[in-house]
Amino acid sequence: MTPLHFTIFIFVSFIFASSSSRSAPPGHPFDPLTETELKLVRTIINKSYPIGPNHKFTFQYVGLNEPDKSLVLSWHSSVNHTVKPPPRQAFVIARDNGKSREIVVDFSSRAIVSDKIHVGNGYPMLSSYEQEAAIELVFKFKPFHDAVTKRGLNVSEIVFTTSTIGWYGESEAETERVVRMLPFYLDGSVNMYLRPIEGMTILVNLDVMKVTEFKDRLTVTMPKANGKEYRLSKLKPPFGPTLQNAVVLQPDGPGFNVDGHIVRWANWEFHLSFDVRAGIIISLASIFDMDVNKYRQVLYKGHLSEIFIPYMDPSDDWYFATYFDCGDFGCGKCAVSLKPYTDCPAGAVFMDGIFAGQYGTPTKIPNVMCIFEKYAGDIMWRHTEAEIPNLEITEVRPDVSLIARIVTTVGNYDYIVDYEFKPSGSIKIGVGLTGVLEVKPVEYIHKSEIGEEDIQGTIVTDNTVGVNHDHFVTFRLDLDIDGTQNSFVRNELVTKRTAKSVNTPRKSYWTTRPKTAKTEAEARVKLGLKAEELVVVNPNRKTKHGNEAGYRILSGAATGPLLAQDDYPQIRAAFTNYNVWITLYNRSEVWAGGLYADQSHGDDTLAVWSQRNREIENKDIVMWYTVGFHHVPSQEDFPTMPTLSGGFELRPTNFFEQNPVLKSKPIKLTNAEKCIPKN
Ligand SMILES: *[C@@H]1O[C@H](CO)[C@@H](O)[C@H](O)[C@H]1NC(C)=O
Ligand SMILES: *[C@@H]1O[C@H](CO)[C@@H](O)[C@H](O)[C@H]1NC(C)=O
Ligand SMILES: *[C@@H]1O[C@H](CO)[C@@H](O)[C@H](O)[C@H]1NC(C)=O
Ligand SMILES: *[C@@H]1O[C@H](CO)[C@@H](O)[C@H](O)[C@H]1NC(C)=O
Ligand SMILES: [Cu+2]
Repeated sequence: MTPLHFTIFIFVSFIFASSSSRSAPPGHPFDPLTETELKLVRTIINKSYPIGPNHKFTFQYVGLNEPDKSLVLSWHSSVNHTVKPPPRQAFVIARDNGKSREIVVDFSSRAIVSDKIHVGNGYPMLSSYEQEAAIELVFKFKPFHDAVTKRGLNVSEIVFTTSTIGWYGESEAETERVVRMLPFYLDGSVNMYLRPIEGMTILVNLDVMKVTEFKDRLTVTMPKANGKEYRLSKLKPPFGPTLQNAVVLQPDGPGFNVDGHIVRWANWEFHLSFDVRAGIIISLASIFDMDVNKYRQVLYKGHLSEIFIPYMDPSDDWYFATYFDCGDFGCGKCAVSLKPYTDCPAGAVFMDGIFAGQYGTPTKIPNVMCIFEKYAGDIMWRHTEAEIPNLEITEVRPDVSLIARIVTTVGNYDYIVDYEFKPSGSIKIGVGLTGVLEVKPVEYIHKSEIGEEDIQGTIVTDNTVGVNHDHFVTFRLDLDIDGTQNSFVRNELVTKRTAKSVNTPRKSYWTTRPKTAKTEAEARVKLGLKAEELVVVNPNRKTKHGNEAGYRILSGAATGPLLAQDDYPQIRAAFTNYNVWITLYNRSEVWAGGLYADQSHGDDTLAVWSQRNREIENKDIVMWYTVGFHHVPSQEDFPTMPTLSGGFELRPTNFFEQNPVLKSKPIKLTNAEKCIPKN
């Protein structure tokens, strides 16, 4: 670099720094808060509420304050974005002297524009710092050391995780912001979740940082440390199965373009952001329609809203295990740095995530999201025409898709969340579960020893039961098909008997009976009960053949809750009572389990909002979809679990006039080795 370049560089950055300090930095209204903005939030709040280790004010959530939708849309649709973007603001939830405080900070006026105390149930997301502080506290707690000694364990080999405690009918006045500390024993294994130390109840109040309860009841057989290794460097031969190195060749480089947080690829354009609670946020996804020569809106905003994991062991050491991973711990905060070539394939582009720590200090998770093209040997479409004499036709187009991925590791589980875009217009949302089971130590090593007793799980190795549980992964999808005014159509497929008068040997056939849901109640769907297509349509936009432009849901497994409706965890997680819900758009209704999920009472859930039974026909509506898994552990899930996948697809239905990928040219891999079958 020549000195001249250097001078110019300094000059340019000086201009940028000075202009950005006067007004909000330019960019996209959905851009995540930058490091500079997070620091500004801290500075502005510090003027009203002293921040630091000696004060009782901590940041629990800091994120972009959802900008007004109409302002975003007028900015977005204006030519060259000449219309001013909405004001840029941060939404903060803090703990302030034992209360939850909600603050909105405005960047252009550099002021707090809204400030109120949360009244009602539930607590905000835990911060990493307070979880670490709680662990330190227990290590200094004498009765804990005594219990460890009594069990003949070595305290240096103990590690902790923090567990939320749920809610079991206590009144609001009776609850405190308490977590339960779960001890695990290393001693020869790093696979800590497979070596729980059971029988200790250790509660820590996070607001006052005190151990508020300590009970030591029993000692249970500790599962042995051996056989739990999963690090390649420590495993012993033989290795296998052997996989040939596989790479996708991209001789011309990746086919997508990342401009700030905007991703453009094939016919898609969308904004990709990070939130400490949701993880990835996709917004303003639109697809180019060659017939009308413009981009058409599909998804205004889509993201993970909650993950609910109830365990099925009602005993003292387990009953509370009913987690709301995003609301309790933060599905973005627990997201991990992705590894090139293994978490994401060659050619992937990575993005960092930044969030505010305990005292508002920006904390970075490098490479927390990745974007890559996936070619997995799938066929986009094909046809062989063999019936025309003297003419053989085969046309085939290989399928390529674009994936935005995040992996969030909430304790023992690793959740892989993929947003996949297809040139045909589909958006597929995939959830992969992997990681390590939560297990319970038992005396048994063989199934035959159990007898009639109910052990709520499967013996996966000596003295170890993988406990039965569910995973309910709920997404919030604000679809805006060609605009905000949409309807939800349940298109039932019904069997009909042929009329006597019709001259046919057939006795039956099926036909469609579409019904537009008028209210939220009519749009609650349990999958698998009926043959029906679920379609979000824009009734104001029809194809030239009169069909309403829409996107339908191609659902995954029909998995719903099995807990009793009056069981406390299910009251709190009533948003899982249906797989699909439609609500009227409301920018405050974002988190299916409530804004304050920790110890919530179920009074601010999607199920409660839906009870308002608002009219939803030809309105701005939001779709909620829950991917459910009942998990009966098996021995293959030990010592780590091969990925278990689920998901669903949003597929255009009468959105285009014809096959949108008809004229997509086949990929030409001229540099690639010829694919000749070996004999
Ligand atoms: C808050 O302001 C006080 C007083 O100006 C200062 O000493 C302290 O460092 C600030 N804290 C943070 C986290 O900025
Ligand atoms: C928008 O920007 C493009 C490229 O800079 C320019 O050619 C075009 O004239 C602009 N249109 C308007 C309406 O300003
Ligand atoms: C306890 O564990 C520590 C750290 O792993 C080790 O250094 C120490 O020797 C152990 N103590 C006993 C009594 O085994
Ligand atoms: C939006 O949602 C919040 C939270 O559920 C609720 O308090 C508010 O009344 C709703 N607004 C409208 C206009 O329905
Ligand atoms: Cu599981």
